[in-house]
Amino acid sequence: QFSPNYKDGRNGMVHLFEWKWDDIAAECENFLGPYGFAGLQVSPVNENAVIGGRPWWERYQPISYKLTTRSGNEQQFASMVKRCNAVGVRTYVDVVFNHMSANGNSRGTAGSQADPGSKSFPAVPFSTLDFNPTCSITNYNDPKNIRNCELVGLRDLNQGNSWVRDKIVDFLNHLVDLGVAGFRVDAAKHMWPADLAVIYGRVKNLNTAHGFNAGAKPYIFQEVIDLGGEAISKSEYTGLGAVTEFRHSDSIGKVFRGKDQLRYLVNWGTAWGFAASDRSLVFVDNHDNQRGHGAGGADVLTYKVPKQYKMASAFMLAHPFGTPRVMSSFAFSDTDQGPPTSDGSNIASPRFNSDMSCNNGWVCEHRWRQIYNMVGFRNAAANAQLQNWWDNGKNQIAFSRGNRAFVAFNNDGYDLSSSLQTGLPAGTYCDVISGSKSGSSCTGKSVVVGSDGRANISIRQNEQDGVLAIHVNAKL
Ligand code: AAO
Repeated sequence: QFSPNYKDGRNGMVHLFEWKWDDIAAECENFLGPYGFAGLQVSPVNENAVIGGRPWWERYQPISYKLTTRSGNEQQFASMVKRCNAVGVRTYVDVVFNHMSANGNSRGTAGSQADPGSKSFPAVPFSTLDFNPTCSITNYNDPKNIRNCELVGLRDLNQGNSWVRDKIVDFLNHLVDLGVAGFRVDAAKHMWPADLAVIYGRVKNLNTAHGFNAGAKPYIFQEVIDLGGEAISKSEYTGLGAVTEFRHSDSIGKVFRGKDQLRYLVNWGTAWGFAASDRSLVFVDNHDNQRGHGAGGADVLTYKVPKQYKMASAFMLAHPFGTPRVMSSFAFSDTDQGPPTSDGSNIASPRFNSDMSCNNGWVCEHRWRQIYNMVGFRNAAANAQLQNWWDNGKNQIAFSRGNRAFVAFNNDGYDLSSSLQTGLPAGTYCDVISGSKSGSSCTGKSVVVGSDGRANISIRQNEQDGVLAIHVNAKL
């Protein structure tokens, strides 16, 4: 449960927030597979409450474990997982089993009816016996309050109950049968680790018919917000799986917003209070904190500050620490606003511009050249160690990944122009930030590495992007 089960040679996951299953299947074949992405996280797949105005967060209010949502039905989901696996891209499902829907939200996306007021969810079925007594989460210093009471009024399932465990395990096993590679466990902090251990322990090994190794376990990354100062610590969960490392999001935002110097990134990792690398799912922003939900605060970087966002994303993808997840958003101004629709209800498909970027209301950060080319960088770097660290004592830094890849950043208010050790074999390389390799030429800047591994690296302060990146697969 600690390995993402990626195909060899691939790395990097994208969260296709609120995308439809048919659109994701096409995206795997047309873009994610060809550009080296290893995996994708989907929005919750099970039936949720239909809420007026169709906010994005209705999907976090389960009505049943039927696989019908605004993203599509079970047959469409199964087909998507299969088509994505066929092109080497693994699927991770956002599973919501801490709770069911809140009082008043009774009609589901598969047509099921529930009565959350009396804790009755007949389409599972769950009854009042399956829930904790009603109380509100009010005190993040009290583990019992956090785990036995209701998060924002959502009916709180008792995972200590054997029927509840059975239903959750059946749901997860059904997804494993369909070929998924793992799970993001929503609100894990609000469940007892001992109950989660039992549930995870009963989940099947991955489906070998979808190309997984015999005995492979689902990758589990648990949503545990731990910025310190509360009763619950991520270390209670890292024995069970990985955790979503919110300190990574918080710290990388502060650094690239200029509130911390880039040179301090020299010891990026557990020294910053992060969980161990193989237990950390890392991200610049997530679907909550990009819009002020959950934790992270005002320093979180999003697509709305593109230069800093691309720099932070490039750093995350270049650095060997953690399992990185790229956010792929829809554009929003209102924090409750749901995804783009064709008619106020049905989700609209993304459309694509000639430079591969998205329109029709979708931002698709994963289709920004500076981001997808850094997924290519991460694949080229493979397991090579971080070497050749350089900094100017302030906000200009550079490092290599062994002799496979090299990256430099300039977040100072003046130009970077230095002869730096790249670690790379002699030759001319294409900077995959300002352009891409196209045949034997480069549409952006070229970098000449001498026989001593050194190259003149230049990033002017007024350049569109404050990053330069080269690697062995972008040698001209
Ligand atoms: C919606 C409405 C509610 C309504 C409810 C029921 O917005 O008004 O009462 O329906 O009808 C999402 C949305 C919610 C939405 C919900 C259900 O975000 O707005 O409620 O769907 O539709 C906590 C949890 C964490 C959770 C996060 C949002 O610990 O698990 O809140 N995230 C997940 C999902 C999220 C989803 C749910 C869970 C529910 O990713 O999309 O909610 O399935 C502290 C705690 C955190 C806590 C935050 C927020 O954070 O540490 O654990 O997150 O508070 O309450 C500093 C601190 C930091 C602190 C933060 C905020 O940064 O360092 O620790 O301040 O105080």
